[in-house]
Amino acid sequence: MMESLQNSLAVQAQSFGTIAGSGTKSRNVSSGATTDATTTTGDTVQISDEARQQAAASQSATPNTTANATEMTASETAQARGGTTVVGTALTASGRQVSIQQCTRTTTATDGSGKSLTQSGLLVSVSGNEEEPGQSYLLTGDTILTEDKNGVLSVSAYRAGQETSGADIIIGVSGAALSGGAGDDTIFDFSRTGAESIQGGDGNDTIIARNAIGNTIDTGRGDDTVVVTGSISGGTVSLGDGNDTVRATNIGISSDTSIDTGNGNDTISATSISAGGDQVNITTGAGDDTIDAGSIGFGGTQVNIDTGDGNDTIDATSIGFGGTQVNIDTGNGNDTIDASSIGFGGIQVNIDTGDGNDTIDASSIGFGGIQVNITTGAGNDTIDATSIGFGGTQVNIDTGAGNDTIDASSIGTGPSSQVNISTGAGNDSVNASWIGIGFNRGGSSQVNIDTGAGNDSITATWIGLGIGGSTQVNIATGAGNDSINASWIGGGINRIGSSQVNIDTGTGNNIVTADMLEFRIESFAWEHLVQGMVENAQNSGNGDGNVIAGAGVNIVPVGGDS
Ligand SMILES: [Ca+2]
Ligand SMILES: [Ca+2]
Repeated sequence: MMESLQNSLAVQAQSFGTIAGSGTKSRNVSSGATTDATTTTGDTVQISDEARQQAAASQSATPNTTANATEMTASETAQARGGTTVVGTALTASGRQVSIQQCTRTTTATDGSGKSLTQSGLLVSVSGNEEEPGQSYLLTGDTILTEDKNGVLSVSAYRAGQETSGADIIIGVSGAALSGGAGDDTIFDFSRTGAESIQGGDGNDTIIARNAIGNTIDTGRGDDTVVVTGSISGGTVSLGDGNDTVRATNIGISSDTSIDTGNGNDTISATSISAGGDQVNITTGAGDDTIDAGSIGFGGTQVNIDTGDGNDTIDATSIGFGGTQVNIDTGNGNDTIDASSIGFGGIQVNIDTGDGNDTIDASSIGFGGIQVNITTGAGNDTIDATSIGFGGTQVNIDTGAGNDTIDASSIGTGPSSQVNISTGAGNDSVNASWIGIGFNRGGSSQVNIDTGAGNDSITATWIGLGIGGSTQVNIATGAGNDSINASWIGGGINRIGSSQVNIDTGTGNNIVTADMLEFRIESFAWEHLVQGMVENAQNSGNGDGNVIAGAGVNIVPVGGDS
């Protein structure tokens, strides 16, 4: 039966909308003011003669109360269904379908002018079968639906301690604490800001909440799911060990928020993680974890994400946008970070992917007056970006030992950007269209690349180009047979554009290939540009740089300035 629940449990909570009606003619379901419009026909559903007898015995021993869930007649239900919206579904242990709908119905009560009053609330429908009809209840307070071992359904007012060790369905509307105890429980919280606390206990629990503002959710052990259609903010969400899932629209909007999913393969997804002036701490423990977000750290906030060991994935549109600090530690394992922008605006982003073969894929890494520090530890790591360090930025990348690859369109583009790349031991590859471009009067960029020991290759169209600004590029390829292949190394364009390129190929059989070394172009005019290239390719030009060839066979075939 439990397995059946696990296999088929389907929870749907796309939009809670408003729970209580607004306006003077509507009543809040938690107010209990609904007696004027309902009838009660009993709260025990009997599915067989045996079950009927057992239910009767059970009822006489511990009478159920329907004070918080008033059963409705078929006609009342039909009337109330008009315009209803499903806000949650679940299955009982025996497979009864439970559907929760937001509804508004016209009551028999009238106001002073004789006009009928309407009543807004939650309509809970439980499906029937061949032996019993379905029934519907209008909720007026916290309610628990549970079945005994014979499948006899009870619908009762929920109070703390009334949960069973089996699979309970608890529907909270008051904001009071909710607890499911042991068993695979489904707990709905439709209160406006969230129940005081929600405890799932052992078992694979599902928590569906409208908001979790400043409260505590603890699902205990098991493979648990927490779905918050609004925000998780200013509270603590703990999911214990097991393969857990957290979904929310916003995580952390106004005050410190902590989420800890414990060990296991966990998934956290949100449109925004920390948008506003607060701190968000997310810990997913060991296991293969996934964090899927629109923005991580947006605004004046700090976000700390620690996904522990395992093969973790972080997928976001932006990581650190605005006056934010974002610290991401994915622990050991083969980790992937995929983002459109990493560090955009006046912020700091620190990413440590630990040992393992890690991949960082981003459109921009460090764009605008910020600092980005990326460490990928030992292993064969890949960093793929359109721009690394663009405009007033410092980017520090250390890929550690292993055969690492850095692919970028531009690395270090001024004004005032600095990029430091260290790829450690191993056969590393750095490929870029532009490495070190200084733009604008007084602008400067500096790029330092150290590929360490191993047979490394650096391929670029431009290495060091001052376009009305200055740039300095320092490249050291360490021991091993290294190759540097560029169309142009060094160059200044316009009267104040200058570049300095220093290359140290270390020991080994190294090859530096360039069509042009150290040239200067005085004008953007096309004729001058072409002529300047040709002339300066044969001469030392006005650039400034050095190629230091270590022991071994070193080839610098073009330009002659070795
Ligand atoms: Ca339970
Ligand atoms: Ca649990």
